[in-house]
Amino acid sequence: MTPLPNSRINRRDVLKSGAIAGGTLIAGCFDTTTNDDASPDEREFPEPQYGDPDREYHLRATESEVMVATDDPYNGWTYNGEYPGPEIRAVEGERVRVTVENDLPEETTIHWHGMVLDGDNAMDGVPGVTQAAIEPGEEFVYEFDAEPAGTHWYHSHVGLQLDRELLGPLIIEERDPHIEYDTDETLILDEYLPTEPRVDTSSGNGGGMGGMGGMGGGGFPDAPPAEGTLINGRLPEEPATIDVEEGDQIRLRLINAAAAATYEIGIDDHELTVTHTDGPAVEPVPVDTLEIGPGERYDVVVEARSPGTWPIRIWPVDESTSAGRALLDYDQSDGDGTEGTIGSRQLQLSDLNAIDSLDAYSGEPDRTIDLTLSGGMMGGDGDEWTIDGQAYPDTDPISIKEDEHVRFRMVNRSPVRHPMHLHGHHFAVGNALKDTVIVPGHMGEITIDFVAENPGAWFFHCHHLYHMETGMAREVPYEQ
Ligand SMILES: [Cu+2]
Repeated sequence: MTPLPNSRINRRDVLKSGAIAGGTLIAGCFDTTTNDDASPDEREFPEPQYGDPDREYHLRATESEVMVATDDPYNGWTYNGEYPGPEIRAVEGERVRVTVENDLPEETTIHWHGMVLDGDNAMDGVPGVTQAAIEPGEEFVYEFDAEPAGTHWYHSHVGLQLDRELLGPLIIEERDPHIEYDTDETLILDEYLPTEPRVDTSSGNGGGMGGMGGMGGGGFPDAPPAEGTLINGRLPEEPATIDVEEGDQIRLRLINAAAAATYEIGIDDHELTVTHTDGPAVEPVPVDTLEIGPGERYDVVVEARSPGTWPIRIWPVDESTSAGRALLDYDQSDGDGTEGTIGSRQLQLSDLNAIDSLDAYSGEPDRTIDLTLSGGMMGGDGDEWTIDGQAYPDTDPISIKEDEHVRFRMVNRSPVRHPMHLHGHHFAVGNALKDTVIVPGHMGEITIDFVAENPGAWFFHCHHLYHMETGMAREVPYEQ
C-alpha cells in the first residue's frame, strides 16, 4: 500500500459531512488492521488480549479539586483524586492490568508512555487509532507487559486532557540495574495552569515566533501562558522535599509531564550523573544540568555529599514562566535553606551512550523517510502545525513493513523545539535509545532509526500538546 499522491483523505470533512468515503481511497490510506470501508467511527481496532496479570491497578478519571499550595485549590481532572496520579510500579517483564473508569463529562483514554506494548497495539490508548475512546460512565481494561524497564508515565491521549492533570508515573524496576543507588525518587515536572486548557492563537507565546519571516504577528497555535512551574504538584512556596542521608546515592527519576515547556534542571552544589534516558540505560555521565522536553525522561544519580537543605531548580527554557523548586533535605540539616551554585556542564545528546547494543540500527536502512516539521503559515491554513505540510487528521499514513530498519530524517523549519515521540518502539538517536527526542528549532535536524518489529497502527507526534492538537502527528501503520 503505497500512499497515493493527491489522495489525502480529509477525515474531518468526512465527519462533518457524515459521508462515507469510497473504499479504495480509504484502503490506500488506512492500515490493514482497519476496516476498508469505515469512517473513523466505524473503524475496526486491534483486539485486546488479556492474560494473567501480576499487578492490578484501578484508575478513576474524575473531576476533582487540585491543591498545589495551601489555600489555593482549583478544579482540575485527576486520577483517583490525586495529582500527580497514583504511581503504577512493576518489575520488568511482569504483566500489568489497569482498569480505567471514566467519571469525566467527556470521553477519555490512557497512553502508557514508554511501554513498547509488543503484541499489544490495542492497549496503546490512541483514540480512533487503537481503540474507541472510553465514554463517560464506561470503563476499559488495559493490560501490558512491563517492558522496557525504566522511568515512564501514563497520561490521557484525548484532546487537551493531559493539561488538565490527567497524568501519573509508571515505574518499571530493572531486574539487574547497571548502577548502584540507595533510594529512588520520582520528580514530575509540569506547568501550573489552573484554568481550562485551550489552544492559544493570540500571541505566539512560548518561543518567539516573530523571528521568522512571515510567521510573526501572532496566530500560531500554542499553549496558554502557564502561571508557574510545579514539581510533584507543588509550587515553589511549598516545595516537595526529598529527605536524604549524607553518603546516600539517590536515583532521581525525572519526568517532563508538561504540555509545552522544556525545562532545565540543576541542584545547587550537587552533580547529576545521568544513567538512563526514556527508560534504557546509558553509560553514566556526570553533568551539572540537563534539558528535558515534554514527554522525555532522564534518570540521574545524585551523591549526597554536601549536608544542608538545597534547592532542586527547574526553570523553563525559552519561556517567561517562573521557575519551579523542590528541596534536597539532609537528615542533619536544620531545615534552613542554603543556596549554592550550579556549574555549566550541560548534558548534550552526544554525551549519551546506550548500554544495550545498537547493532540492529547500524548500516543502511531499508526505508528512509524525510519529514519536515513546520507550521501552517508555510502553506496551510495558518492555524496548524504540520509534518510535510499536512495537519492531522488530514494526513497520509507513514506506512512501514515488518522487519524493516526504518530511518526518519527530521528537519525543523520552525523556530521552536518539537519533542517528537514514536509509540510502540524505542529508536536509536546518536548513540542513545529513546522514545522522545527534541528536534531543535531553526533548521535543527534529528535522525532516528528503529526496527519495525511490533506490528500495529502506531502514532508519531510532537509531544508539545498544543502542536499535536493542531496537527503535528501522523499514523505509522504496518503494511502486510
Ligand atoms: Cu511541536
